[in-house]
Amino acid sequence: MALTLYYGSGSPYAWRVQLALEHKALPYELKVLSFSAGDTRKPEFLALNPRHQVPVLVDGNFKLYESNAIVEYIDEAYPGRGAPLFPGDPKTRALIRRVILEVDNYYSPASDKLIEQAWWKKPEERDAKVIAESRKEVVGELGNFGSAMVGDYLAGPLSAADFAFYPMVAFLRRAQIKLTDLDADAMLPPAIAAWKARIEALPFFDKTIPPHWKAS
Ligand SMILES: N[C@@H](CCC(=O)N[C@@H](CS)C(=O)NCC(=O)O)C(=O)O
Repeated sequence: MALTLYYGSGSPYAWRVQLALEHKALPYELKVLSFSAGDTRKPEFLALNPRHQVPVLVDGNFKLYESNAIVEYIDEAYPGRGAPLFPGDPKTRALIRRVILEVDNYYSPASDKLIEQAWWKKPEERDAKVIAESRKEVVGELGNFGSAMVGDYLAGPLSAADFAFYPMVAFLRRAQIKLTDLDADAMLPPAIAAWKARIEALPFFDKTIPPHWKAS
């Protein structure tokens, strides 16, 4: 087994794959690409992903992009390793898949609007109304995920669903660096705040914190 994860520091999609690899206790080499240096647009990376996005997983001569496909692949390709990412009976596994789809189809579009205001707009270009409305939308979505929780985790047992969602939620506190009035912690309903703390207490968690977040 020779797994290589092409990764970008702070990419929530790359982070979810790294969490999944750690949960599976799979050895892997991390290749850190620099967004500011344009690494994702270089020919050698475009040969791995013509959509110029991290994460990409290379397993021997097999290369795969799209974080959710990667997470499913490592679970199926290495069933005997670590803990499963899609544990349980068909109903539990269906729930895990549903939550992942809800993260990408409903939560992310809501939070992307906040992220756009935080990162892609200059302070003078920011729109307070858009920020307030998208904050409200994200809070609503966080409430949906919190009330749909099954026990301690999003879909019952710790699973790919938790790893798909965690980096997105962690991003809120990061956004507060730019949107200083965001009050990111207050956005989390108690169930999601407790869940977030549970993920952060996982033994491998610290290893996955984006390097440039640690540095700042
Ligand atoms: N749907 C993709 C999204 C990946 C993605 O958006 N990656 C961004 C970083 S968060 C990226 O690599 N952007 C660099 C670029 O577009 O050149 C996935 O789930 O893997």
